[in-house]
Amino acid sequence: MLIKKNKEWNFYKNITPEATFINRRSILKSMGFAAISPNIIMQNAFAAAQNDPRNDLYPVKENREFNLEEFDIKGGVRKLTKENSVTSYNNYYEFGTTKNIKRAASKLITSPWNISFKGLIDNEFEIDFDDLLKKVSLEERVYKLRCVEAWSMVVPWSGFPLKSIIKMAQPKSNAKYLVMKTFFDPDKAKSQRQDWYPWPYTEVITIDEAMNDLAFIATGVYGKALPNQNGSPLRLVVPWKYGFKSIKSIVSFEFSAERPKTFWEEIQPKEYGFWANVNPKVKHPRWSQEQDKDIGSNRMYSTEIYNGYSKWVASLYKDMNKSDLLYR
Ligand SMILES: Nc1nc2c(c(=O)[nH]1)N[C@H]1C(S)=C(S)[C@@H](COP(=O)(O)O)O[C@H]1N2
Ligand SMILES: [Mo]
Repeated sequence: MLIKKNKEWNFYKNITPEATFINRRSILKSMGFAAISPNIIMQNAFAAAQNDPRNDLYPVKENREFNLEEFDIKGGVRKLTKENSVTSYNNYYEFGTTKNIKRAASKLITSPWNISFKGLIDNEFEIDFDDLLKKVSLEERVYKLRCVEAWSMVVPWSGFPLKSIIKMAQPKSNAKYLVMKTFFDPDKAKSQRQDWYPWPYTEVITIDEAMNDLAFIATGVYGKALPNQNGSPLRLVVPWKYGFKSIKSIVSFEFSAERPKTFWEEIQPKEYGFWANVNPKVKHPRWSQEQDKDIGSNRMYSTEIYNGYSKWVASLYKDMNKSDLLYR
C-alpha cells in the first residue's frame, strides 16, 4: 500500500498545473477565497443548477459507437468517473487557477446565450443556444478526457456531433481552421481582469478534425444540462487531444484560412502546442505522459496514443512527422 502511494506521489510531485508558473499571485489569492467558502452560496448554486429548465432535454439516447473497450461497462475494466468528481474538480481559468472553481463559475449567466458563426462562410449568422438545440439531435457518448496534467476521467457527455453545425454553416473551400472562443466578461469571471492572460480563451482545430466523427459539442453531462463549471451551455470535446483543447462556454465559431494562436500557445507554446494529440511517448518538458490518474478513484492507467482513439483519428495525421507533430 505504502509503496504504491509513494510511487504515485513521486509521479505527481513534479506536475504543476498548466498555469502555475505565470500567476503564483493569483493562486495565493484564490486560496484565500476558497477558505471562506460559505455553504449557503454553494447550496444556492446547486439549487439553480437543479432548476435549470434545460434539464428537461435530458437524458438522451446513448450512442455506443465510440466506446473504448477499456471502459465498456460490460468489459468491466474502467468505470465512469464519479459524477461528483467530474463536476467539482475542474480547469476553468476564467474563474481561478485551482480545481475548485465551482462556486465562482456559478455567477456566469448562460441563458440567454448567443453564438456567432463567422468568417469564411456564405452567410454569417448569430443564433441563440436554445434555438440551435432545436436544429441538432442530441445523443449521449461516453468519452475519456485526458488532461495534459496527467489526470483523466470517463464521462457521459450529452450533445451533438460538431460536424452537424459545420454543415449548417457551410464553410467555403478555402477555410482550413475552426477558431472557437469563450465569452469575455471580467465582471462575472474575475480572472479575466488579469490582463497578462491572452483572453478570451481561444482554441483552434483544423476543419478536417472538426468534421471527424469523434469531435463533439457537449451540452449536458450525467443526464443533465451542463453545469457552469463544466462549460455551460456548450463546450467542445475532442477526446483524442489533451483536455485544454476542449474549450468551454463557446460564443463563436469562426472559419479561417489562417491558423491564429490559441490561448495556451500564447502563454507557453513549448508545453501546450497546437496539435496537442495525446501521446505517451512525447513527454511534457516537465513530466512523463505515460500514465494518467482517474480523478474519482485515483487509479492509474497507461496513457495510449490518441488517448485510445486511433481507430477514429489516426488517419488525420498519417502524413505528419510523428515525433514533432503529434504533441505540438
Ligand atoms: N474556456 C475554458 N475552457 C477550458 C479551460 C479553461 O480554463 N477555460 N480549461 C481546459 C482544460 S485545461 C481542461 S483539462 C478541460 C477540463 O474540463 P472539465 O473541467 O469539464 O473537466 O477544460 C478545458 N477547457
Ligand atoms: Mo487540462
